[in-house]
Amino acid sequence: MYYVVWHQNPDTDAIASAIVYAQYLRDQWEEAQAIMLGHPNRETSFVLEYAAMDHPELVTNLEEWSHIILVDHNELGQSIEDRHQHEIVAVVDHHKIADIQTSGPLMMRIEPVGCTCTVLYEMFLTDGYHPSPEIAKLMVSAILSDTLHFRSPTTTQRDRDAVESLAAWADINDVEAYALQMFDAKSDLAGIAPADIVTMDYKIFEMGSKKVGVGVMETTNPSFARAMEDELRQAMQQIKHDDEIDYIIFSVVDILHEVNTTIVLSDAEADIIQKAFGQTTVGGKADLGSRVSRKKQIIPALHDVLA
Ligand SMILES: [Mn+2]
Repeated sequence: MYYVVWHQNPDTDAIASAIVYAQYLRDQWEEAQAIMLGHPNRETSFVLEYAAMDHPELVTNLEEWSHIILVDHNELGQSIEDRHQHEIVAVVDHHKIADIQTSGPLMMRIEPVGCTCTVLYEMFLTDGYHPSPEIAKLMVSAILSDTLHFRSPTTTQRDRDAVESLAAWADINDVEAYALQMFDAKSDLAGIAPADIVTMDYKIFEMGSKKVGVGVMETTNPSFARAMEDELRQAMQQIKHDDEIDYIIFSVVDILHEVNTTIVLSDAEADIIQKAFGQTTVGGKADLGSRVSRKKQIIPALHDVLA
């Protein structure tokens, strides 16, 4: 049995990639299962419903030395907690390589594209594998989500080509309208606790001797975050303490206007923001302009300052 594992605080690409890859393996007569790590956000729930997919089964305890496949991540700190007790047999990803170590050779496919589902799409093309319309729906959704419908600088022509083919297979006629529906679903955060909003799309990175937590809220409704800034700040303080990290920042990304307003917790964060981006924190917030991609624009700049 292969267990396909996504990263903590999963986004639509992580969950879609795991479901898609597990289905692909089953279609090759392998036993495979996507396993649940954290809960889908509202965008992902919308997508799963649209594609008529069940939520993957919650597996909390894997037997030791299970065969696991990592999708949409490879860093230890973002993976399942007992990862070192399992054997990683494959990685399909589109992030920088950090600290992966294995006991044997593995299938590894990491490409500089906007989405893990784009990597999967290209693998499927090579294989002559034709996914079902439901699976194609998941893949289109993941690529639109990760690239903010091609607005993110992580977008490549390969992502656009994948969406064009997959949307036809999935019978999605109006991709623009569909993307907006997804983003609106993601932006509906009413009733969610501030701490859960901060950690919904949140990753911890090790840079030199420092640990940095970076949360991102991609939204079509940035005024929602503005109205609850004090609560978000309190939640960030608590998370910084609980996660024992050195810095925490929370970026509110206005998807439609491509603007990043980052909530800066204290002078320590304001200092690295100044060094990394040349931006002064005013009233606890820094204007990071059109830097909407954590992967391509936020993390590398912080890394240059800290590592
Ligand atoms: Mn991704």
